[in-house]
Amino acid sequence: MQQLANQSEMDYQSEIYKDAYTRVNAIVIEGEQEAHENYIQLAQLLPEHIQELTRLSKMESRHKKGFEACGRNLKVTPDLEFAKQFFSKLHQNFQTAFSEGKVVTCLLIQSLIIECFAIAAYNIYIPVADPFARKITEGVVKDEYTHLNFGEVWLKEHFEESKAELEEANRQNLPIVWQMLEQVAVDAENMAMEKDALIEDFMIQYGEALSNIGFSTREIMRLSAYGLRA
Ligand code: Y39
Ligand code: FE
Ligand code: FE
Ligand code: FE
Repeated sequence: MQQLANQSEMDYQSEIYKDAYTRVNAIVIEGEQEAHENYIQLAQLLPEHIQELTRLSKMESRHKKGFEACGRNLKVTPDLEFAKQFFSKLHQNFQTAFSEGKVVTCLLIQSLIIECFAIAAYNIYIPVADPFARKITEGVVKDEYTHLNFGEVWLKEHFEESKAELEEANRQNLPIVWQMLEQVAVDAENMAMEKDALIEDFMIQYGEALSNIGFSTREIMRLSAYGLRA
């Protein structure tokens, strides 16, 4: 499908746009809610970072409120049941890791995979968003970089002892992102967000994050081969 050049060419009140928005808006609302909860749980695993992680969790609830306003602005009712389903595999894996006290896996799922997914989606969305949502999303995406940074810094400082768990968590969770992208691809295209652009941006963010943590180029290639465009 052809990429629409900019927001002036989009009809945000068309049935096709609003129908796609019921699901994509729900995904970001549910995602922000789960991110809020995940950072509270991370604070339990990392009590020495409770202040910072509480701050991040509060940012996630603000993001949720912002995206709820975007839905109301377009008079769309988000399909939250769909969104819960959409996140269920990552959510389950996060909860299992949390119950086992596996902080490295929790950080990989939330602070690397989900944050990179958010950054990719928001970066691709901003140029084609309606003016109201564009403003909100521009503010949100800045915060997401600080969330990604928290995970990068912690994992870099604990790199050697985290490496094996990171590899295993990557192997289990990266293919899920690929399935999620597949599931939302048609709706995204109906909002002028190209699937290939989403994949490209995600892989760039994720590869950079792995590099910042300490993985070599060779290791990044191997880790990236799981799931996405293998
Ligand atoms: O850390 C965060 O704030 C992330 C939870 C928010 C969700 C990101 C989900 C974006 C996927 C949207 C896909 C639409 C094409
Ligand atoms: Fe967020
Ligand atoms: Fe839950
Ligand atoms: Fe975030």
